[in-house]
Amino acid sequence: MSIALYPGSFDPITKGHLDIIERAARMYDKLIIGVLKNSIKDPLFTAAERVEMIKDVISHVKNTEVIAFDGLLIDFAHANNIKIIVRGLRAVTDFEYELQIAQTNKVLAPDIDTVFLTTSLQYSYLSSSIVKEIASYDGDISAFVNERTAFDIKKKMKDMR
Ligand code: COD
Repeated sequence: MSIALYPGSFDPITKGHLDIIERAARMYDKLIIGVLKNSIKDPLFTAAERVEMIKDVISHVKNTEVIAFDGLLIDFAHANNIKIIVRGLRAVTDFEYELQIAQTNKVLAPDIDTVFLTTSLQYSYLSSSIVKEIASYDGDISAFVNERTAFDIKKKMKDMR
């Protein structure tokens, strides 16, 4: 059985992430979505909240599982017997960062490979940070995240004010 891991912060999950998940899930028997718990990025949502938000968005993609993880990505991959890491590539700006992560992980774990899926054209500009910025000014984020995610973001921003 082929198992792949799609790791990220997903703070919050966007339609760009969902697009990668749907496409990767068609390529492997099982796709595990790994949600990094303690990101240096100071997340808006807790890991538990992000896991629930992702589960809600991907309920139609049956061969998936969402797990929060801490520590090194490759340790999480080894613990789950995963040899393939899936990452998304938007623009040249992503490339340097993604290459660095992929090559570092390859040195740490030669048995694990990283596979890149290029973004779908309509999501090439989209990032979690942009969504949070627009939401912080009470802008319309319905084009970027699903309805339930948009509700959760607006609620979180309101609670923080
Ligand atoms: N279209 C396509 N792909 C997209 C889009 C979009 N619109 N938006 C985002 N993506 C891709 C990103 O390029 C990325 O590949 C993935 O989706 C997840 O994105 P993020 O931003 O949620 O996740 P990151 O980049 O913050 O995740 C970083 C990790 C959690 C993978 C990394 O920090 C990590 O592995 N941490 C654990 C510690 C570790 O092992 N460190 C050593 C590795 S160097």
